[in-house]
Amino acid sequence: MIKEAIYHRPKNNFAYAYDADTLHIVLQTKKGDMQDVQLIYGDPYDWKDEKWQTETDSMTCSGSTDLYDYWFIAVKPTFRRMRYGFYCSDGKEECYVAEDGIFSTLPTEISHFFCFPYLNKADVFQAPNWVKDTVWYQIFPERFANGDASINPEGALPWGSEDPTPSNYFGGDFQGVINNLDYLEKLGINGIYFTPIFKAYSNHKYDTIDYMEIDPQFGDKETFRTLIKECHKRGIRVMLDAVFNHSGYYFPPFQDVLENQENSQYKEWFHLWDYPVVTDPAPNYDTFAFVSSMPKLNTENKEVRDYLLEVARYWVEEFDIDGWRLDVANEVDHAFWRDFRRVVKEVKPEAYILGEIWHDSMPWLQGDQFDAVMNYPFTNGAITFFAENNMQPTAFSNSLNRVMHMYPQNINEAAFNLLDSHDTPRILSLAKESAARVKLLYLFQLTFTGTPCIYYGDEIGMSGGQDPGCRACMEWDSSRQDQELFQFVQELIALRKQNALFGNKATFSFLHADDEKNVLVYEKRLGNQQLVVMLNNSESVSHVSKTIFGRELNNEISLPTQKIENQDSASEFEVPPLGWRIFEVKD
Ligand code: ARE
Repeated sequence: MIKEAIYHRPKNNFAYAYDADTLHIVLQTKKGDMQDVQLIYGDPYDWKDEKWQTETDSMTCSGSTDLYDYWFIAVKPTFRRMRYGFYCSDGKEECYVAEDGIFSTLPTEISHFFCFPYLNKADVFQAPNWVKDTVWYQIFPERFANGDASINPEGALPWGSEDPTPSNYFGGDFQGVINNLDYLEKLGINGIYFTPIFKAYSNHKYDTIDYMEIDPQFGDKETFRTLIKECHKRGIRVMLDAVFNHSGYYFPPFQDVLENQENSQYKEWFHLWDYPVVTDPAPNYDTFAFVSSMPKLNTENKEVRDYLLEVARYWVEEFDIDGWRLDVANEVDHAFWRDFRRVVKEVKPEAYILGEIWHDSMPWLQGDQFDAVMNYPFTNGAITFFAENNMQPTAFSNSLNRVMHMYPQNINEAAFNLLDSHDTPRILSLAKESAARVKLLYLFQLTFTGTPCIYYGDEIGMSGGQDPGCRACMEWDSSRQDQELFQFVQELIALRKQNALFGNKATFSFLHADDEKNVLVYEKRLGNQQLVVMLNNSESVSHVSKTIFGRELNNEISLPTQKIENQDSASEFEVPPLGWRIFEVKD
């Protein structure tokens, strides 16, 4: 028994309130070590004849990584409070795990047991429910569609006439989005994430000049109001991008600092090191990265906080937007984000607050700041396995099990699962132009736990390298679009909306990984219903033994473009090259 691998600590991803009545408890042990893990638990005040009354229930393995098994149980304590410990056996040795860290005998004192003091409803992490039924579409407004040439920025180029650069313009605008909402409705998405739309200097608008004004190249507030209304009419939610970590160079308060230096009334709005404040040869103030045109805002300053919180409130209250994506969220202080959540949720309790954090984000996901983060750990695993074919199925399932066990399940259900974005190469480019591999990516993303996001143009087979390459003009010439891929994605989105097994109500787990055949099998479960997905990540026909499933797989689900003419044998399913088999199993 490897006791040093045993780990538990309450009130994070190891012990949390899943809903108003249910606690989820997780214990980590060395992979393959334990044969029997049980939860020993009871109400801390339930004593008879001076003996604490406890129950014991078996835990199940909810997934494994390369190093660890995760043991899981859901409990509903009658009086919403619980002290608990664990019994572990590897078949030869047994031990008890409690807060006292002794790992041998059952603790004598109740004070040595772990404690979940009280399941307060107010503490339950609760992302807006609508997010769990949303399929997002990310739009970089400058590059989606030019609907009103009269507001083109100076020097705007004909649509798609040149490759994107950090400084060229093609005139994408709100009217262009409005004109193509039918296209988005046909695809089936029901959420749009816009990268910044406020007045700014660059074509990406992450260098804000005025947080209270729409950038004139996109339109005016009335057009934006129409856009929101048209989206809501179609059941499409709208999320904007809040760039609160830094402003742009031409943000008036920063200009005032450059002009008035130590006499500026805004000198506390930034993190200035000394005077005179200069941008060349290098900034002597805090910036985003080393970008002198992006001075970091001092969100600990009351005036800055009041200003930014007013911005946060204004666009929700006045334009009824449905969410904020928070740029460089990990570099802004936690106190500001707690205030931000309070202000936004006061106006719209159902607003979605999504942090852009590329790493472990548990400190921001305690329920007092963000509803979710952009799930780049998911992205990295999916891209390496499906697009780049640079990871074995076992390693992939270990990696995704690690991602799923980084957070409580109710956080995973609202996680923003993207495959790429305006900050990464496009998936078709990462997949070396293989549409087949892109389909496997979408099939996995649109059956996985969380809220998936499609980056504009990926659905019709656009390619593009690292920023700015991934920000080309949307391809509207249907003869240059991959219609088959569009139909595939459209079908998957429809299935995710119609069939609960594809979405968040069903729980995900890996069933089988065959490194030799490069085949991965996973399931979604909802009560006695099961969805089984077999994916062949290799370029040759593969087979999956029927014995894995221990039950008859009936009711095969076909997706467009892959005809199911497989030569199944009595003992094996045949899976086409870079193909899939999907079965919905009903008892
Ligand atoms: C562009 C080029 C850069 C170039 C820069 C020079 O992409 O290569 O050095 O210009 O000016 C915005 C624009 C970018 C622009 C950038 C700086 O969209 O085009 O860069 O401003 O001017 C990290 C941060 C993450 C950040 C990415 C870019 O953690 O927050 O870097 N993403 C947001 C937005 C961006 C935006 C900004 C921030 C600035 O989504 O679009 O850039 O407002 C690893 C790390 C991550 C790192 C990631 C990407 O995975 O874990 O932390 O993200 O790589 O580098």
